Amino acid sequence: MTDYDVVVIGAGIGGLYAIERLRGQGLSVLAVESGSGVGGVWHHNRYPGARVDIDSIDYCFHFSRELTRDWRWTERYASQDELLRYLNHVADRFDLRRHILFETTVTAAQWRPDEARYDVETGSGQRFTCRFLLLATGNLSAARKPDFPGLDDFKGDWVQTSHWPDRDVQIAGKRIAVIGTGSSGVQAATALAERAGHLFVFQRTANYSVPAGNVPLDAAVLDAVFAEPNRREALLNSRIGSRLELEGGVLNYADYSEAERLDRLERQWTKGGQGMNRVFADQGLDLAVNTVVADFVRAKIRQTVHDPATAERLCPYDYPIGSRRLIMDTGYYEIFNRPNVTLVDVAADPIERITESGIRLKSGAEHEVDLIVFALGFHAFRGAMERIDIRNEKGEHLTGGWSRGPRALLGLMTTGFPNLFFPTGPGGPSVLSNMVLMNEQQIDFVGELIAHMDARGMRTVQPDRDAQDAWMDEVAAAASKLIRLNVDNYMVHVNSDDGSRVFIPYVGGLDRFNRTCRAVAADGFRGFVFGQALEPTQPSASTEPA
Ligand code: N01
Repeated sequence: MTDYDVVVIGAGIGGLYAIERLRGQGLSVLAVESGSGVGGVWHHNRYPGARVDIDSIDYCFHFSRELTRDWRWTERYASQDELLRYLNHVADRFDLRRHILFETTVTAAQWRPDEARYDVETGSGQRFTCRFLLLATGNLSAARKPDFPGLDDFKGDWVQTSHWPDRDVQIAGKRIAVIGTGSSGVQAATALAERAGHLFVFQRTANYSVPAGNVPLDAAVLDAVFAEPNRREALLNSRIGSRLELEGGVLNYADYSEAERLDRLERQWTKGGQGMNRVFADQGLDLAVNTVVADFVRAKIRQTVHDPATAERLCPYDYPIGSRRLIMDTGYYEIFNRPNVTLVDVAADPIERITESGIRLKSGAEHEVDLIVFALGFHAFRGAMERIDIRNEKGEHLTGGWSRGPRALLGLMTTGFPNLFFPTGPGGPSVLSNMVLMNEQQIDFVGELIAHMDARGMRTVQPDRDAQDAWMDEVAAAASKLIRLNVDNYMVHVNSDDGSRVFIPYVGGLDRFNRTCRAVAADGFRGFVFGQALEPTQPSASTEPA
């Protein structure tokens, strides 16, 4: 059994940065990664059309100025392929691979209070111990598996966008079904339409999708980014960690004239990107204002899609715009003008079963296909945590006390689980912000917290229950007036007994969150409870996988 200071689970964006940051302060770090390479979601989600939906110049590491200088993004929104090349470059450039154990899955971790360590076990029977366990497992990584009856009978091929296989998937000229029309399904369908013999898009809920506005990036933009001093600080002081998306002051709907309102909507549509969420400052709070934006998008769908019946089925009515994650597309609605694309409305006529040759609906209608692409979404936030049997000294599971929604302090730790960090977790800005910067911000906090402990000979840390409760109240208060709190989606936990709702991410903004974290750290990590060492902590000797 090898001892480490820190075991990191996952070698995606968070895992890579955790190795670099924590190793840099003299800690021995082992990262355990189930995949065959680095990259996390960008390693696994290699489906055609996969692309980030935040500007590449923001959605990247900011800890190294040399890295920012040398990596030249080619497009406003990097493709999965470019992002994966970038993350591999980071792994090589900072010599991170020697700390990573690939193709190894952590199955269990048990806290040993007498030693103030976790025992960590892998699927292949390896065992390690660590003073700190850091889950860099991602919020959107545990995919919903297809459980349609009859799938085993299907004679064709089937794949999941979230785990696109590393083999040749036959697409050209094939009859293809895409099931699911979230960000993944929309991106995949748009790309597949060009190559498929026929594409059937199975839609249960019509979602709002807006043009991404992807363009090649010219050198001047990249040079300006590099020339900007304190860019990292500036992004940390922005609401979502991406200034371009939401730049400029925004007023309430009532503060604009009718001509200005239309102009703002049209300009945002043309510019593309997440800014459609903030054409008017009050669109997430006032349903009447929200409806103006939603009507505008529905009108665009009708203008784009030639067949009126298809256009109407694509128009989202089930929820207000922006109350589920807005989808960024590159010509999604246009594919329905192609003769080889059919929209299948499975809200009206649900999928009954998969047959040997295709997909049968409740009405008896059957669509014969060669390939099924499932884009069914994820068990968000806690799904990846629940795949690992993580137990505290009482034998409780990490998420066992979360039956009424996740509980955490600053999106990072939960009471009862000492020395366990889950950066970008519930109760932090997480999926509502730039996740690369979010990881950096929280892992820096972890590094400072460990340094604080080591300097004082402290062995354990966990959130004080009152401080955690107070933070959860703040998270709830920030979301209390939002329309989206009352819309079912992966960011909302609904209690089955009384229907009460918990909005999982913190919506107060990355800027406010970061200021709170800074104040907490400056105040001796107020709200965290430390256990004193019986004897000075022995740093673990090993720095590379055994
Ligand atoms: O997952 P989703 P996703 N029968 O949950 C449908 C990030 N991301 O992977 O809405 C039929 O949004 C389900 O239908 P319904 C991003 O944060 C980012 O697409 O439940 N359909 C829905 O249409 C995003 O928000 C990018 O009625 C079924 C779809 O499956 C998050 O990941 C790219 C069904 C799931 O949509 C998740 O996106 C990709 C069934 N039985 C992902 N079960 C970028 O652009 C589920 N569905 C960076």
